[in-house]
Amino acid sequence: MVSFRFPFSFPQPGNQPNVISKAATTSRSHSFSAVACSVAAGAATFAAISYSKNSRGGEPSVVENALNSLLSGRSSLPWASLALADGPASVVESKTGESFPCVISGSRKLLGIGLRRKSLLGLKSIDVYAFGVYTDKDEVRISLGDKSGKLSAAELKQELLEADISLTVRLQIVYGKLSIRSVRNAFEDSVGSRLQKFGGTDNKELLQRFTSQFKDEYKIPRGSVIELSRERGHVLRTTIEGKDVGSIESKALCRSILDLYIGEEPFDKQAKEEIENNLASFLQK
Ligand code: DAO
Ligand code: DAO
Repeated sequence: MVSFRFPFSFPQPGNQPNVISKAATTSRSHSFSAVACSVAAGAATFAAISYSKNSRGGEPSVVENALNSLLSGRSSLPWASLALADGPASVVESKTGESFPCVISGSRKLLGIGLRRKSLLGLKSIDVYAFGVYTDKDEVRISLGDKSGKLSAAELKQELLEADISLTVRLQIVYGKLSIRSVRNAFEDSVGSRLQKFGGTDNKELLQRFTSQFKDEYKIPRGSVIELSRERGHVLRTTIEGKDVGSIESKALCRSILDLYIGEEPFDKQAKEEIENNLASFLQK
């Protein structure tokens, strides 16, 4: 089932975010459970996380216990306070401070968040953007049919990668000096190698078609929001600040882009695992 790793924070309407901080077991600070979004959305969801075994099939961790007791009103933890009355509309990724909406495009729900870092000349790493992966639970259910209850978390994620199900990766830029040229170069690097693997016949032409959507005069300052969406029919649609930049129909291109986040060698391994687990728990509700 779901793993709970903290800290993350719930912004409350009109208030400072309520931050659940600290966890001795946390291996990296930006992890979160997408269930956080739905947990706070209503009492009905509470039952869904009142389980006794964790996602790894073992006993619940200190953190999982903490969350369960918090949500059942038995909290004795001085470090955690959570006001659930209205439910959060977003989850804050605490390493970068980027806030991700729990739902976008009406019905696509947040499955997990992560961080894209890039090493410069092997010397230092920069945080380039935080990302969130969203999908529509009902669409996944319909697409998988009977299979949805029978597959493991990893198999479900594989289905999500391959199937004709709409899905969005939302990038929130944190690096302040991005130029279109460096985006093009990085893209040719990361997506180019995957396109070969996933079998586009004319990879160069496809890459060029994609990157030529991004005009040199575009600016991508810190805070920019870019959404890469796979729409039904394997159409990759890109928006910048909510404005359509272009759409390209290509299964190989969609597959290659998604592979960056939830494939075999993702930018953020922990995020990928969380997305897998949250997808599985999503489908159980
Ligand atoms: O300033 O030269 C530099 C380093 C730039 C690193 C750029 C990485 C770009 C990653 C892709 C961003 C996609 C929005
Ligand atoms: O992180 O290496 C990477 C690739 C991310 C894909 C980014 C594509 C979006 C490019 C948007 C350009 C905006 C002008």
